[in-house]
Amino acid sequence: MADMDVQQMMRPQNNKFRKAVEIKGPWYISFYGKNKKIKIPVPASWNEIFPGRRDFLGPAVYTTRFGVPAAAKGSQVYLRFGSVNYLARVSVNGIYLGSHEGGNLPFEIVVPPSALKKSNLLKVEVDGALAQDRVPPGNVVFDGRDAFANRQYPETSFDFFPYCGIHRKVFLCERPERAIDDITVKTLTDGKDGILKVSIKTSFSGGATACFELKGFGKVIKISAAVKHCRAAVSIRVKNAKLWNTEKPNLYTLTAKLNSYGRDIDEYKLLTGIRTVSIKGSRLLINNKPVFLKGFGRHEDYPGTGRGFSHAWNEIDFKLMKWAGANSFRTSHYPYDEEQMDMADRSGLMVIDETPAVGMFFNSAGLKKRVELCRQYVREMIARDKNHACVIMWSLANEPHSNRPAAGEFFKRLAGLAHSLDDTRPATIASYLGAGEKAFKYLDAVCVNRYLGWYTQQGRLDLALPMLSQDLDAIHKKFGKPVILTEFGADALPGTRAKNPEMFSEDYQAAMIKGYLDIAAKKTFVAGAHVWNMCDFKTGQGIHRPGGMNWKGVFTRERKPKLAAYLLRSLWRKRKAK
Ligand code: BDP
Repeated sequence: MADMDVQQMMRPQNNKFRKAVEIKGPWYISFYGKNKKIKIPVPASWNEIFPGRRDFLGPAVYTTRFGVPAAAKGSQVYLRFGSVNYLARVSVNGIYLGSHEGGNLPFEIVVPPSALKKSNLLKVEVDGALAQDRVPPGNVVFDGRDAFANRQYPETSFDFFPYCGIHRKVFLCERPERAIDDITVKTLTDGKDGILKVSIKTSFSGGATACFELKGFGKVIKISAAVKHCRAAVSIRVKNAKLWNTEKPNLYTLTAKLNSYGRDIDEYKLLTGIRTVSIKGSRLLINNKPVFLKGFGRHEDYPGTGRGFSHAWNEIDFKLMKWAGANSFRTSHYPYDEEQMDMADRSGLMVIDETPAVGMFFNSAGLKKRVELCRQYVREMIARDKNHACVIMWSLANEPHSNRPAAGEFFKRLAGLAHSLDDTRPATIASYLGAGEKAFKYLDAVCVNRYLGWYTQQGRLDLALPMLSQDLDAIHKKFGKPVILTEFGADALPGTRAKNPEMFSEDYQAAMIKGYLDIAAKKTFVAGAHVWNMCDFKTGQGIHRPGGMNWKGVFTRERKPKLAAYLLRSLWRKRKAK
């Protein structure tokens, strides 16, 4: 977990040199380390599948069997987990092979040939317990300074249900021993031309040539470079490039091949969109043109699967975002599954990609480990998502308690890490603070979460909206950077109506959202507004969360529109820029 290179983050692929087969099970789970094994779907959260285990956070043991891969000679066999929340310990045939901490990013476990049999027993111990030295943290011991108001059960220091289980697909993979280990594609523009700076890392230093082919819009461009010291890099110029943007998400296909002494030995393919992201004064620019982000903070939270990957729910959510006229979303409060990133590339939704660092606090107990985890997540997220055109900004944390003195230095280093790993995208955090936010100084854009008219000035939009306007002006004056409203919203119990808007009615939610959007539209330094939340979502139980739900969705958890959804559709589809 120290500051080192992350392990591989390349996607499982099937071609002449790489194989990837999903391990579909049947999977079994046993709770409390008991022998009784119950069938469980993977991916899914056990808390959603078994209502009786709703509040049980582990440990639990998953088992399944997989056959022998058709391992070609010289292939490396590995298991690839898209996401296991929170801690995973993996064994094959009784041999412990490795672990991973952190619930929303992929990891690989290499299986040595000596551990493989004809039929293999895969065991994954999963522990989702909440602890103050985990990120996101929970069960935090108060020391009299940090007061997480509104304590809830389970005792998270964040507002979403701490679902546990194997949440994304598990693959049995093979790749050549002499392989491409990593690929980075950065895109620039030069007049009408697009330029791709492509670099690869290899697992070996011997002689080889890296061959690249870029295909799209009737063009094929080929270029190669020698691999030296495990690295090769090329620059590809595309004349009159079809740029990627939210209206026209143009994508090219890039194929990278490794050739050694006349023979191809590895291949990897990805889609790439040529576009630039920059900040000029208080404007956020894509391809040198200002953009205004319209969209949502979301959650991966679905009836039936909990936080488990679902192709069907992904399709529904993307259709609804488009229906509402959104052009962007934030992966609040953790990186979403990789299929969503592909879909965002293809559908032109711009993404603020956020790490799982939510509820970060700076009390000394467990701090060292929390800091290390935050750095690990930044490395893993950027390694995983750096080649997606849709990602226009990295969010390094949500609502850290960063008015504390230690926060300044922490974010200085964290922003430094993000910038050193990717010099093409701005970095930010979403903060509930204003002038007191210690992190903003080190970040490129200022993202604020605001609930005036909800948690404060309750029921008083007449007071709240002018205050919001002043607040935004003051923040902009202090930091002089683009301001994005990354959260604002009100709980609305579906079907609750009030002619004269009052709290918890759909009318109040719609009025509040309209008020915020109107203010955002009037300020040129506001570069976006994301409604909290796209859909109602499960959270812990507490007096402010009826039914263990956060009701700030403009769609219900079942994805039915509330009044505000129609409002957004009428506003967002009408206003081009804002
Ligand atoms: C914000 C948090 C978000 C919560 C939201 C709320 O960033 O996770 O769900 O408040 O209270 O502070 O609805």
